[in-house]
Amino acid sequence: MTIPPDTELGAYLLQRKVDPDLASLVESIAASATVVADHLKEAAFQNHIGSAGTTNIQGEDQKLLDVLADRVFRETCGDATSLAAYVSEEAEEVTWLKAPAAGDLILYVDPLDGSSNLEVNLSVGSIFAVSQVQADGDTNVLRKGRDYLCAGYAIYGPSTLFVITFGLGVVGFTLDPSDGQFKLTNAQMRVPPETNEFAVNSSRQRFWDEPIRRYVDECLAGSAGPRGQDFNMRWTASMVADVHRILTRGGVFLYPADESNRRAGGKLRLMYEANPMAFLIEAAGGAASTGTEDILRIQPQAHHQRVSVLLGSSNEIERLVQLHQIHPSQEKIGS
Ligand code: P6P
Repeated sequence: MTIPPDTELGAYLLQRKVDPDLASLVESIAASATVVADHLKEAAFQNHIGSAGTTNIQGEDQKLLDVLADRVFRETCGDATSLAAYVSEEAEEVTWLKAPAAGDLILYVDPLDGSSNLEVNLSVGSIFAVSQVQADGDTNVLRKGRDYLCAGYAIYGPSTLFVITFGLGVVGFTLDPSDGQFKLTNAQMRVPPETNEFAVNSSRQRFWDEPIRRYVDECLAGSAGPRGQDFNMRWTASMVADVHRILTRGGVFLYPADESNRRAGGKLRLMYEANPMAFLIEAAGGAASTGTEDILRIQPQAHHQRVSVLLGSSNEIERLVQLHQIHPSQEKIGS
């Protein structure tokens, strides 16, 4: 199922001369998002809120809507003739839809990120990225983020938006309830180098390494401190919502690996959370780092691996990298 080419998304893909196979997959991803958006609106009446009673590969409690969203993306995008592999947060193994041929597409999806917010009616999202099979028979899905062909997300909030980049420039489409079509509403999303807004889960402060502790302390010290300006803090527990705010007005998002999650490599997953968001943020003029290396340059070792994530306004990421150089973390953080 794809969006007819006479839509604003279809027109944008044509105008950018996006490869027709990739364009068709992107339109299927957008169509999936409209179906997920409908399921979210109807969830309370379909008894879809709550736990599925299962756990995913991450060992996390799967929500019914996690499972439903994964099924929607898998079925809707599975029709794309060029799609060879589907990598999902909700499935332990990679799903191969066909024998891989050079140029075929690989889709990485976090079908419903932030789903713990569903029962309290807060924004959640779907995160995606696409890369390419390098050679006939090549079953390696572990591509560096900088080699992705495109990345984006759908955010399900007061409005449903579809945000995407092909590496240069980030655009946003808003779902028009009057006709169920995505309309181009954000023609050039940019991350300004400066900000006074940071996002971190401060309840983890006791686990932080020195560089993160110092950075947050500097922000909290405000105009009386070394930064000479006051900062505001936001934390939505929904990466898509935090990143959308940063793409809309700037900011910095921190989910560092710390003493508590270091053994796992951090909390957020590289292939279908950190890499797509880093790809978007860098395409919008921002930066994304673990504190010691660019996220997009990491060579993945496993498709569910986790990573330390610092992303947003470039001046802030530069400050965080400097702090990591001055106060190297006690251990090399898995990445
Ligand atoms: P915490 C949601 O579960 C998620 O993967 C991201 O969307 C979000 O930024 C983070 O975890 C929230 O983590 O520890 O604050 O619940």
